[in-house]
Amino acid sequence: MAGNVIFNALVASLCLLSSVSAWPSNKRQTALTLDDVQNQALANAYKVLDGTLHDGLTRTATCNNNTVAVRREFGDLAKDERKKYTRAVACLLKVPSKLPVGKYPGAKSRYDDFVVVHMNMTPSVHATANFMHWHRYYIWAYETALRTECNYTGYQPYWNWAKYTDVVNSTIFNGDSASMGGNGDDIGPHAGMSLGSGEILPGGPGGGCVTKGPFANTTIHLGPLVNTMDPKLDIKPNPQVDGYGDNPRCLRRDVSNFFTNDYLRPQDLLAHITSNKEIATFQDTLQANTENQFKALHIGGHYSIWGDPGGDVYVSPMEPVFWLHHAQLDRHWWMWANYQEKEVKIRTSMYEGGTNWLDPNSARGKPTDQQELDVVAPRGMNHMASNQFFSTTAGPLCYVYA
Ligand SMILES: *[C@@H]1O[C@H](CO)[C@@H](O)[C@H](O)[C@H]1NC(C)=O
Ligand SMILES: *[C@@H]1O[C@H](CO)[C@@H](O)[C@H](O)[C@H]1NC(C)=O
Ligand SMILES: *[C@@H]1O[C@H](CO)[C@@H](O)[C@H](O)[C@H]1NC(C)=O
Ligand SMILES: *[C@@H]1O[C@H](CO)[C@@H](O)[C@H](O)[C@H]1NC(C)=O
Ligand SMILES: [Cu+2]
Repeated sequence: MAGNVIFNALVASLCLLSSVSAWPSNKRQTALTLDDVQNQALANAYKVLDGTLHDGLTRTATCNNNTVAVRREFGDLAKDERKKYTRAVACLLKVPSKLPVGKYPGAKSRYDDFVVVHMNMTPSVHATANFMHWHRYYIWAYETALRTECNYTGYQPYWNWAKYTDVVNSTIFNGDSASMGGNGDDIGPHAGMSLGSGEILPGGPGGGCVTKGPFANTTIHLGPLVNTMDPKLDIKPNPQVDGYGDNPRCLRRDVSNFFTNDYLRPQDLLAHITSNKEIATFQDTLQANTENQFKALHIGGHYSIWGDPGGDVYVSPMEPVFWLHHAQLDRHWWMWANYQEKEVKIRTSMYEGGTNWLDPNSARGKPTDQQELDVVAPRGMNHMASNQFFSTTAGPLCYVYA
């Protein structure tokens, strides 16, 4: 299955799902910045917590100003905090899997359990009404596993795409001991890839195995299902058609500044937040852009990392930076919902879209739809309704972004 087939299908379904986009009139005296959006969203989130602003939800008393967790940008963490995070991830890569080995021979660790759940659920959680909600649930479960199974005491960090023009040399990918590991080794010129609407993403400065920093020489086992790397690299296909077989190989990256230079800039993120008033267009344009796929922020983040399995829509959570990227998507949604006081109540509960990515006529999603995480759900927290993820502070979730 070629990557562009999947992306074309995704684009096609998004075309049909999206409704008319609305453009706000700009009557501001001073221009709003992306930092303003973050600051206003945080201030409003605290007002909701102390009861001076209502988001329309019933909340549990256990999440309050004193108990709320603060998720921070990876580069804003102190070096030792970053190392504690990557050590916890390395631990999760060693804790044994809870899945049956007969069906999932490639699932070696608890980390792999998260990857299997994503592979299994991919068609029902992308280009669907629950895209943002399910991934919010999924990241929270991962953060919970790091804390409960690997003694991590911090929270899930995010990668603010707009912060690093030179992401290759950033705190995240520079390969030092407090990074998320280096780029893949430079393999020289190699093929780019089509992202589905005619544009070709050129090969970047990496493409080889990650050999520096945390996650250096990590062996991955699951997938690939959609290999997007140059065929000349001869990445072995999985021994099972479902991708769950054991296929030991190195973690590859091809981190480049292609998107951070031109598509993930502060003005791009700001424009996306201010030009979409409805969640349908907000989440559809985030995931795909029919005129130019490079402009879809979700795609831009994934393909700033690329590699194997970073470029594989099913297996991408096996890439450790996936979680920082998706935490940023979650923050982007959180900012969009919260930055305008008078919109908080309306936007918090918006829910639109179908239930299967390859079928635009699939049943409409409902806020009461049950979301599943199988073996990676936090204890007693499987089968939760989408509307339990409307807010990050109504309980059981209890966090904000700073
Ligand atoms: C809640 O905490 C935030 C951040 O520490 C602070 O700015 C705000 O004043 C607090 N609100 C109340 C009601 O204590
Ligand atoms: C977590 O801490 C507990 C208590 O100190 C210890 O027994 C356990 O081995 C630790 N778990 C991991 C995975 O390090
Ligand atoms: C990153 O740093 C290296 C070494 O200092 C330098 O050669 C390179 O041009 C920088 N930028 C990119 C995009 O790799
Ligand atoms: C990773 O593998 C490379 C190439 O085999 C080797 O040079 C390097 O020392 C290894 N790094 C670690 C941390 O094991
Ligand atoms: Cu996903």
